[in-house]
Amino acid sequence: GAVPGRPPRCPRAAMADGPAPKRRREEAEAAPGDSPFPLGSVRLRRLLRDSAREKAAFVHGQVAGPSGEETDAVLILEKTPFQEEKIEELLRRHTKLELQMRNDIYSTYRLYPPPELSEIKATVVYPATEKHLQKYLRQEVHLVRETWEDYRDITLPFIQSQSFSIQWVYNILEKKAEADRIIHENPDPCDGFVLVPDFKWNQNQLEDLYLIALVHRRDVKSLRDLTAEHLPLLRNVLQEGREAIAKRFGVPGSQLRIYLHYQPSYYHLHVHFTALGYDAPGSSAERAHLLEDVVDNLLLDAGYYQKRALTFALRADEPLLKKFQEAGRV
Ligand code: GTA
Repeated sequence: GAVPGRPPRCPRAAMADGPAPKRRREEAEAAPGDSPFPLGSVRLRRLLRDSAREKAAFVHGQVAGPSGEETDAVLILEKTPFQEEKIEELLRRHTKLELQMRNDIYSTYRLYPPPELSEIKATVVYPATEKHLQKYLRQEVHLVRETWEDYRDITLPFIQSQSFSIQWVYNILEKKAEADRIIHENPDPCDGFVLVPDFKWNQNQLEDLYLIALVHRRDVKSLRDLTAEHLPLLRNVLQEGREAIAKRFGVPGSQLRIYLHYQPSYYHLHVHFTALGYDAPGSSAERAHLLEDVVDNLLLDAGYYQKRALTFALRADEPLLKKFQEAGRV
């Protein structure tokens, strides 16, 4: 915690590398509205991506304003996982059952459940920026191997000039949004954090459990900024995060995958907690860094993440990939 009479080690609004990243015009204007999203008046522009395995569709839609101007939106529509305790009800209360085929002891049906048992999780980004549309568009990806010098000369200037707004993070930290969803908080301004259910988890079943820890201090953008100075913070996240999840959801630490993304989408340090049995998007080797490994690496060398090269994937038309190509690094 802060020592009385001394300036705080990590002032709340301090940024490690100069001024806060400039926000894109559209993002600066995107105020969080209280009225529900007008789903019924969305005009479908295109399907950005769909996934038969994830049973999800990523859609670019547009909503017409009062004077006819169109505003972009991204909609993520996902079939939700089955809940064990609802399965019997689903079988009992189906509204229709159509035989598709029968062969010996095998048969397949179309089963139509009642509306309350056929929920679709709809995630809305509105107004969406061009960067959001790009993010969800299916594209080829390429691996980049970023040295510390690449980070300093290519990546850092790029993320300072354009990255997603992190207003949603500040809203959570300041209790302006999702305050009723907080699972645990350590309020220390330097070594504290807030643990909330992630956007992607509807909390109905533990199979796809997903929580996110957002640190209170605002001067750590990503894994690259971490030094031994952050060890108390990282240990708090690890230990208190595990305890809070075991207490609230009954999932032991041995069944949690606790990691950071590099590169993240949002440059305010946060840690992902996902169920070990869940193949969460972004848990692959080229993006996820286990928090326990990060702690060990910092113990071995306080400047570990300012020395080593890090690998990550970038989508084919991402401007950052172009910067690496221009520098002859890909
Ligand atoms: N509680 O307002 C929020 C909020 N927002 C805006 C983002 N998150 C939020 N959580 C709360 N409230 O896990 C969560 C995100 C993510 C984390 C940020 O914060 O759900 P990150 O900075 O490392 O970025 O983490 P990441 O992982 O790229 O973020 P995101 O947006 O989840 O993107 C994931 C990628 O997975 C996308 O490219 C997308 O194409 C893909 N994907 C696959 N399935 C899904 C899905 N069901 N929903 C969303 N994206 C999916």
